[in-house]
Amino acid sequence: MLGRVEKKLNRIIENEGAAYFILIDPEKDVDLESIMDYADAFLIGGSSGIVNLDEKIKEIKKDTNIPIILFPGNVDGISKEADAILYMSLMNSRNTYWTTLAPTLGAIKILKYKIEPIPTAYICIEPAKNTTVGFVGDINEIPKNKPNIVAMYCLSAKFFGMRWCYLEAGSGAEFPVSNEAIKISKEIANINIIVGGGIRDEKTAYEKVKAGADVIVTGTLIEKNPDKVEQIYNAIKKAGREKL
Ligand code: 1GP
Repeated sequence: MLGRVEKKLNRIIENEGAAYFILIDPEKDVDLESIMDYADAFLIGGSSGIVNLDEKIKEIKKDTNIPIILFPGNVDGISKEADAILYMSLMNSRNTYWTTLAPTLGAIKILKYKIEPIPTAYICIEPAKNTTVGFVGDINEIPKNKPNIVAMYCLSAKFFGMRWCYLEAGSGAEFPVSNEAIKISKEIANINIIVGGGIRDEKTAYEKVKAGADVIVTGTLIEKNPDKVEQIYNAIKKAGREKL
């Protein structure tokens, strides 16, 4: 059964054609006020260890009702303060810890804390190997010129009963996931597609949504270029409207 957050996200995608998630690193201070109007949800997490997750989420919740979705880099990325969690398998990891053991170790906590799990296939594509997730997640990197392999993973995720695929190029990636990979994945698997990693300008965000992305994620942008958030939001919504 779909939970409250997932229903809300589906409604946004249905009505506006696409959504924008802003990824917040709990270790860093962010000027929430300047970005609040543009996020459909906040993702909270990272690949390299976390402290003060509960406090950070409480702090964000004081100022906004925007859904807070955990994007856990490991089992320590779970907080009872969050509304939902991307319950992820890193599908193309070589290490079963990341495909199944880490999510399994977190499952009871998620149940006890009553956090809404959003079943998500996490798929890492070139150049993710050169980023933190590639190193930590021991990935069998999908080459950038093999969009069919990305689509096969998305189809596999759908057959496993997952409802979302996160196509990841890695935080701070030199270049994002290709439009081709997004397009073929959407066509073949027809599953909700999140795209993140290396998206830094409105033109790129626009193209990814037009190619078939339902959600665009940016992380580094709010640290390096927060003024761009509004433009990216507008580009996502414009592409979304054109897609409907
Ligand atoms: C990382 O996809 C996200 O998991 C965001 O990447 O930091 O490059 O925006 P960026």
